[in-house]
Amino acid sequence: MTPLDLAIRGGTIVTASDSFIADIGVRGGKIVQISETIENALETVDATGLMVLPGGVDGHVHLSQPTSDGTVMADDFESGTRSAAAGGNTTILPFALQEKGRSLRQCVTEYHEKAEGNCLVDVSFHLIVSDPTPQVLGQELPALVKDGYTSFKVFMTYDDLMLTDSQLLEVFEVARREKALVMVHAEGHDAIKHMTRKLEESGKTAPYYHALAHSEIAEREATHRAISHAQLTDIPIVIVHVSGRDPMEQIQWARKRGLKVFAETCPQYIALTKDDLQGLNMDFEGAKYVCSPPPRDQAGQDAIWEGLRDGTFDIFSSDHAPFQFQGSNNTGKDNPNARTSFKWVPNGIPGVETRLPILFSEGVSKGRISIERFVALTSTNPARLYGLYPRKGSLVVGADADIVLWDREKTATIRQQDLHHGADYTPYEGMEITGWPVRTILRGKTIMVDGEVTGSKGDGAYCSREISDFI
Ligand code: DUC
Ligand code: ZN
Ligand code: ZN
Repeated sequence: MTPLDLAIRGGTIVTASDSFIADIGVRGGKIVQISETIENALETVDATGLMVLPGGVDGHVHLSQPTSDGTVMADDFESGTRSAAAGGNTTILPFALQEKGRSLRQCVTEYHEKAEGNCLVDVSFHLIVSDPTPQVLGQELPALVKDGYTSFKVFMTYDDLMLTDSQLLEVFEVARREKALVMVHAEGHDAIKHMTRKLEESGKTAPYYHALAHSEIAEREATHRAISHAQLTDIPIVIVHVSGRDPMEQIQWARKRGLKVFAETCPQYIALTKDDLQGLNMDFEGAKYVCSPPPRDQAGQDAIWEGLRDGTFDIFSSDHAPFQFQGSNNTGKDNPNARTSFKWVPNGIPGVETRLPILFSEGVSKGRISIERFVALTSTNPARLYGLYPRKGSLVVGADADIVLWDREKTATIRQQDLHHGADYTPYEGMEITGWPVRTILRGKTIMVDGEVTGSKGDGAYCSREISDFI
C-alpha cells in the first residue's frame, strides 16, 4: 500500500466530546485514518505524552484594518498569521471592513489583495457593514453571502462605523433572508459619548478613564437592544467580546426565551482588569490595555468563568486588534492626541498568539474547564458557528489535517521578546502559563515546532464558508 504522508503517533487525541489514545494518518493534507497503530508513513511525529487537538480557530481577529484616524495596525496578514501559527492556530477569521461611502464588494476585493500569498495559516473573512446603502442591502450583501462570506459584524458605537437602530434592523432583515450570521459590537454610543464628555470636563483624561467611559451599563443596554432587534426580525445573532456579568445575563435572559443568541468572550476578560488601565500610577502605560469593551473587575472575571463553564459562551476568540504602543512618528497608542484624552487612544490589544495558552493555563490547568470544553470553545464551536465545520475544528476522517500538539506540563512566561506579532508589547507580559502548544500542523505540514515557525507565507489559503451549522 502506498505510504501515508504523515503519521502522528501515540498522542492523546482530544475532541470537543472525547479523549482517547490513537494514531492519526494524513494524506494529501487530509486526515485519512484514525486507529490504534499507523506505521506506513513517509514522516512520523512522536506525540507520546502530548495532547493532539484540532488546530485553533480564532473567530475574531483584526489585521491590516483601516482606522478612522489613519493609525496603522501593527499586524498585516504575514505577521498576524505567523503569530497565529506560533500560538497553535490553523485558521483565523479577520474582518473585511467597508469604509463609509465605499462599495462593500470593492473593500472585500482589496482585502483579498492584502491577504493573497501572505498567509501562514488558513483565513476566511467576516464582513463589517458600516454603510448599508440600498445597493449594499439589495445587491452586494446578498451576493457576498452566496459567495461564502456568511457572517458580518455591525457596530452600535464608533462614529465611523456605527449603525442607527433602523439601519441595524435593515441589515438584520437581509441576514434573515440570506441566512447569514450577524455579529454585534454591543456598546451604547450615546452613553459612551455622555460619559466621555463628563470625564473630560472634570479633567479625567488618562487612559484609565476609557474603562469608565465604556461602562458595563452601556454594554448591557446595547446587548439587550441588539437582542430585541434580533427577536423582532427573527434572526440568530452573536454578541461578540462580552466583558462581564451584566451583558452575559442579557444573553441568558434571551436564551431562556428560546432566542438564538450566541456569545463570545476573550482573554482580556479573564486575564486583565480595569486596574491594568491605570498603569503604575495613572500613567500612560495604561494605554497598553485600552480595548473595547474594556476589561472589568475580579467579580466580572468570575462571571465570565461561570459562563465559560455553563455553556453561556459558545466561543473564545482573541479579538486581536494590534497597535504599537510607541510606534514611529506618533503612530502608536502613545501619540500626542492620545495624551490629551483617552478617547484618542486606538482601541484594541494584540492576543492571537496568547489566546490558547491563556485559556489552557487559566482554564484547563487550573481545573476550571475540561480539556474537551477548551477544544469546543477555541476550535470546534467557532468552526461550526462560522460555517467551516467539519473541514475545520474537528479530528475526523475527511477533515483537513489541522492539528496542534500540546504539552500540558510545559511551563512558560509570556514575554514580548518571544512573540511573533508586529506589536511592540504584549498586555500579558510576565504571565505564568502551564500548558503550551509545541507543534502546529496545517493540512499535514508542520508550520511551528517548539516555538520556531517553520511555515512560510503562502502556506495558508483562503476558505470560503457555508451557512452556519448553528442556524
Ligand atoms: N472592537 C473590536 O471588535 N475589536 C477592537 C476594538 C473594537 O471596538
Ligand atoms: Zn468590536
Ligand atoms: Zn474585534
